[in-house]
Amino acid sequence: MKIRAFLFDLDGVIVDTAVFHYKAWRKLCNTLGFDIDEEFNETLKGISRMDSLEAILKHGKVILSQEEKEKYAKIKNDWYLELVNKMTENDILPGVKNFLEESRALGIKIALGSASKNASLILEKTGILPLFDKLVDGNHVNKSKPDPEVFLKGAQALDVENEECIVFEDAFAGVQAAKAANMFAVGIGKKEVLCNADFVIAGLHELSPNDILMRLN
Ligand code: B16
Ligand code: MG
Repeated sequence: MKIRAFLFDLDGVIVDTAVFHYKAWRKLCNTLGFDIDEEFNETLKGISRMDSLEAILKHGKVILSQEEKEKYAKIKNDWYLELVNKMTENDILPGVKNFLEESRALGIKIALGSASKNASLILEKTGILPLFDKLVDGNHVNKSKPDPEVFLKGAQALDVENEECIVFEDAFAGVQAAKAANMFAVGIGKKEVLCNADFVIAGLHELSPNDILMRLN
């Protein structure tokens, strides 16, 4: 089937906001009297804000009421947004802007498929919001990846069949979501981690949209 759309994850594919999430979560953990390291932070990639908080509290053996959880999730998000608000075009990962522009020139439709509720602000700050036809993010979905909901809604929003989409993802759970949606999955990162992807590249600077389409033929 002809490929008509590309669906991009945000954090780890378009920009590297994982480092901002890490800083903000770490500050919160320190406030609560414990610490997290980079290895633990890896497990939070692609996971929604509240699910991340639950995992963090379990890790630190801290029990909070629902009200307190909501309060701390907001505090973390405010710290995270202080960093996001300083983002510029320089924070876009290598090759991404060219890749998006070349995809559009080929007539391929483009959507975002991210767990983040801050996705549109991040795309606005980095100046690439106009390159996306549709955004599906944490504000539009009920189920986190590996559930396919975010990508199914992306295909629907672009008015294409699931089989006509390629998903670009840096998280194992995100690739699982793409495969559950019957889509091709290009992993962005390490082959050892993204063993469930159709193929893996280090970043969007590595191949052009045409190269990707040829590799899937
Ligand atoms: P927010 P993605 C995910 O983005 C991040 O990888 C994950 O660490 C974060 O908790 C999640 O977004 C929610 O983000 O707090 O901004 O709503 O990889 O799905 O683009
Ligand atoms: Mg990601």
